[in-house]
Amino acid sequence: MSGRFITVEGIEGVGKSTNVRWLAERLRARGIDVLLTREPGGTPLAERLRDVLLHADEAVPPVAELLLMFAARAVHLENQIRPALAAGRWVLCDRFTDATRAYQGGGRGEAGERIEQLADWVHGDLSPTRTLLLDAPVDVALGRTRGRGSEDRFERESRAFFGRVRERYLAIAAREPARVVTVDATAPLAEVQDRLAQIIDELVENEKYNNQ
Ligand code: Z5A
Repeated sequence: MSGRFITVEGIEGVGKSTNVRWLAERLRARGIDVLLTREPGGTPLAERLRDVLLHADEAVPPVAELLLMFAARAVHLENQIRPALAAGRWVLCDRFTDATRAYQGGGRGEAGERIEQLADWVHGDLSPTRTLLLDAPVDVALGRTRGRGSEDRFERESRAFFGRVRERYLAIAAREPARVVTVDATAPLAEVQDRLAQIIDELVENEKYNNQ
């Protein structure tokens, strides 16, 4: 499959949305055709599932949350991500399956084997080329977003929950250093973006070299 699949991950408030937009502009400035998308969401149906996941007005059992995340992902993959990659576009995605490993696995305590079975079923043949993990302590990250207004189901979770999510993200990065690059998100935004630029420019250069 041609194209490049890059995901950006981290707990709430580390700067994912700010930086995926910036990365998309940087890639486009270099003449690369980019699909900028997010999870849960990215297609009309998957965005409806996102609304259910974030704003359900009754209890959502963890197993239902897990299955809905993968249902939204299956739609997103078939209707957006795979066609874009097949057309040679780069896909820049704000969260993907590492978020499920971290939130539903680390945060909610769903079994890792079950998550891997679902991942294998839904996208066993496809994994991100590179994952940029923006990392910051919970107090720093939540300090940037709390007080923004009405909170969704995840934003109402405790600091302990986000601590478990962060630990799981760091464990994934330790296990898969060739795919996951951890970036210190406590640094000023310009410094974070300098680091992201290095990583992304290297990928662009590799791509050019491979296509020669
Ligand atoms: N979820 C899940 O449970 N399982 C899954 O499989 C998936 C998702 C895919 C929605 O995700 C929820 O779905 C999410 C997990 C769950 N809930 N939580 N938590 P989301 O990605 O849409 O939601 P989010 O993480 O809450 O987004 P966010 O709050 O907008 O955070 P962010 O995108 O990382 O941050 P930001 O909006 O770019 O930046 C926040 C503020 O910090 C903003 O004012 C920036 O200007 C500022 N900022 C950014 N960088 C810096 C630096 N370096 N210094 C200072 N200030 C900065």
